[in-house]
Amino acid sequence: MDFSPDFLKKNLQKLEDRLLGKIHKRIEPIQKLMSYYRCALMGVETKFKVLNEEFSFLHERNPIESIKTRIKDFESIRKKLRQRRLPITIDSIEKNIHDVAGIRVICPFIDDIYMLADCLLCQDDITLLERKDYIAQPKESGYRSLHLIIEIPIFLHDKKRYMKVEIQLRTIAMDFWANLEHRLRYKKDIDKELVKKISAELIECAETSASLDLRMKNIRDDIENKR
Ligand code: 0O2
Repeated sequence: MDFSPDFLKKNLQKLEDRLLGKIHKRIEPIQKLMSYYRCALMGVETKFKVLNEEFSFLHERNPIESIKTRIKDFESIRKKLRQRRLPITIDSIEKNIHDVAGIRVICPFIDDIYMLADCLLCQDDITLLERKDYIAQPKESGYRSLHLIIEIPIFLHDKKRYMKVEIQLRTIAMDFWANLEHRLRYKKDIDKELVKKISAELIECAETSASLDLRMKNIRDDIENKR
């Protein structure tokens, strides 16, 4: 056997190339899928920006305060599939994980949320797959938002592909609340009694915040002579 440094170096290099080739082969389809989701997000974001532009021209105010987009990281996707005992494959991700592509639209007022959702859903290339109204029926935690799972086509060089996108629409106040509550949910090593106390306080804050949203909308209506 040849154990000379040159021989070992050459073979180690071969092994490394083969391993990298294998990793690349497995990763490439996932990267491709994630890029399709990014395209879908671009499409949905543009649709909201167009609505915002048109509305601000017609009514001299913006129904959208800000838009955030995110692609779920692969570790979270894998964790979700594993928890549900589902296969970790490209097909399974597309079929079972509806929030790989997520867009959050933050609005000043509650009625902006429903107006934007209606305007988006009546567009003929958008298909609604699921609608959860956590504003009409808040979660036990106090969480409020309107959730839509939609399907949108993306046009690639040789084909049209339908992609799912999760849309969360909420007011500035709902977003403020959800961000703080999210920190509590993901905080480890925190005393159980303290979690209970904070959760109860958060429920109260959610109600206060909902009533503030309503009062602000009423004030806006008064200013605009809508009431
Ligand atoms: P992240 O990190 O925000 O993505 P799903 O979990 O989507 O398969 P589910 O439970 O039916 O199924 O979805 P649901 O209820 O529509 O909510 C999904 C997302 O809404 C969550 O995503 C959160 O972003 C948000 N959400 C739902 N409930 C709460 C809540 O009580 N508090 C806060 N702060 N956010 C909430 P993820 O994947 O949990 O997390």
